Amino acid sequence: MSEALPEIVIGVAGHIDHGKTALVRALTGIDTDRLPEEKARGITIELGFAHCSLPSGRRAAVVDMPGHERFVRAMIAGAGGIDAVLLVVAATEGVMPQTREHLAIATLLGVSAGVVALTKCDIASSEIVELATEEVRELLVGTPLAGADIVPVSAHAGTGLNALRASLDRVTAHARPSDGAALLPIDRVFVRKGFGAVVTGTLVSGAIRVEDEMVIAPIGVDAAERPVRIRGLQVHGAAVDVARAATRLAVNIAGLEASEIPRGAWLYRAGEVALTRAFDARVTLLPGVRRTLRRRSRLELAVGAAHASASIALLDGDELAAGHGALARITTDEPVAVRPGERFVLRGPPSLAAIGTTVGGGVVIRPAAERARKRVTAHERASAVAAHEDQPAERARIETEATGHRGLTAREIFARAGYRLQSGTANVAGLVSVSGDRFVAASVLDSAAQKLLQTLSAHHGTAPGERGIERRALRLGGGDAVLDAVIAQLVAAKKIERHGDILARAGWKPRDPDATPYLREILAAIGAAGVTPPRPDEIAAGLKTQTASLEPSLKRLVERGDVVRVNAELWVDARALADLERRLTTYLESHGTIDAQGFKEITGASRKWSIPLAEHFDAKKVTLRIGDVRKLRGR
Ligand SMILES: Nc1nc2c(ncn2[C@@H]2O[C@H](COP(=O)(O)OP(=O)(O)OP(=O)(O)O)[C@@H](O)[C@H]2O)c(=O)[nH]1
Ligand SMILES: [Mg+2]
Repeated sequence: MSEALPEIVIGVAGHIDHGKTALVRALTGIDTDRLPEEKARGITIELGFAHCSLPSGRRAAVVDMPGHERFVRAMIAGAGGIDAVLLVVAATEGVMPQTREHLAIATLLGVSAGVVALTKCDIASSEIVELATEEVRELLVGTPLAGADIVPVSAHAGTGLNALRASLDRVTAHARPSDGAALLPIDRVFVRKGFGAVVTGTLVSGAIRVEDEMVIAPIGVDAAERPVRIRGLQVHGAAVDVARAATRLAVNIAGLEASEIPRGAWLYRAGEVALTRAFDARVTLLPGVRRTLRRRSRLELAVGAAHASASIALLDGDELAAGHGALARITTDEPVAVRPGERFVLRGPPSLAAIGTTVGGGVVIRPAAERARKRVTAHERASAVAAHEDQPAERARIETEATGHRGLTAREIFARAGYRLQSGTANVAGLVSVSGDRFVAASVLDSAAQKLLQTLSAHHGTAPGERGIERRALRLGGGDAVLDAVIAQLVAAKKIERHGDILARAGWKPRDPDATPYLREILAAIGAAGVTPPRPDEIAAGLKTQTASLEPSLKRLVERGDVVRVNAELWVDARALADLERRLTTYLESHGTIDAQGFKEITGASRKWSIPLAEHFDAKKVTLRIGDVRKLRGR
């Protein structure tokens, strides 16, 4: 099986015309300005892709980015997923606006390593080269590139290229988690004759194999996830079976037409990455931003290779000043695919801008932020997650707890917290499997368990004669799965006992079943009234108590055979009812049928009782109703 080795992905950034494309060609032999318009105008418009080997043998993918400020969008798409930046500064011009903006963008996107190439040294005096070096060194102070190598080169004369290669080789790419979600932001889409749709991008985490089932999203007006199959993978023109992050990849897709796939979409495994319109993040404003960011602002969000209109709502405080950071909820017009820790860039109107149009950026804290009723709740949750940045298990617990009884699947937990549950890890993370692939927080189950124990205690208090509560009569919220998990937990902890369908607190012994309150009084009231007994609420009123407190006794009387429950309102003395049944049978044996009037006569009761009583005999299958009359069943 052929496998593409992870490589270092180098993004070539810098001001327009400073010689990025020329340098890429000198380093790799590949001309990345392939569009006719690029050739004609001598500028880069689209991302260009090249590759080469470094002195140690390490492979480098090289992403050539446009320097023109109008093409910053394309630059950001290329900068997402790079390991290192090769900042190109023409010695003849020195630091220019997009030198600063590109450096700021790379920093915001979390790029922590790089090298500076001082180009066009063939036409700059040594004095000028020295001045430019000094200027660049100052620029880098306080950035992740502080102290980076600054290498004078000439693409035209070919000088300094070996020193530059050696410098690039010393740059260490930060490790990409191999078990991370496979995620490829799509920066190019095209058709290859005979193969169908091909998408390209930098695989920023995880691994992809040929024949994998994945999804591309968002697609179409409903911004859906559409399934695709991986038909083939290519790394720099060579077919491979497996590719691991970070790698520049061309992916041949089955299941979607090239025309259906927008640039900026994502390729990933369903459920492993949150496709979301609302996420919480730590947002930072660049030091040069002219105004403070108010509580609610609209900015352009650039994440992966995508751009979306976004509303930024501060979760705490009323404004965010330049050079500062704050927690914010970001709501986008189009869904975006984000992982915990995902970096993004924010761009704004020129009135706000710091450098170019870039005003700041941030890092995703909660990929799928639920709608919170209160701003303070949203802030608390985001802060709690932010405080455990390096503890995915703890973030998994907080995210799952936030969903209450509903819980999350293992994939959802992974997408939201970056925590992969393996068998046995659920307990460690304070999560409990309730059914199949659904997990709820142990704390949620604990409070459900407390509620169940209280319910049982209360029941034992009002119904001391009963053995317990029927399982099917219980409601807890979260459905049967949560309830069964709670019951299992409490039984295992010997806090409750289960006898068939009956649940009771451990050690519960029903007292004398006839010790329930008002038992004798109720029997007297019902027994004295023949087949026209008072309703339970009337009996309760006579005893100056609540109807509900009669329930255990009524049930006990039914259990003893003293009373028959005709319906919720009508509880009849068993002997009076048996006597009525005998009279009814005798009547029907001689008359054949009985109508409503006849029934009223033999019961001696008004419609209030006679109708439910007649229906009771129908239900007991003593009588059969045919139109307005009844006859004995089976006659
Ligand atoms: N003398 C000299 N000229 C150079 C060198 N490198 C690039 N140039 C020239 O500078 C101009 C711009 O070069 P490009 O490589 O297209 O610049 P770029 O940074 O890719 O420009 P954009 O992609 O549009 O931002 C071209 O005319 C090149 O021939 C160099 O080392 N020496
Ligand atoms: Mg160029």
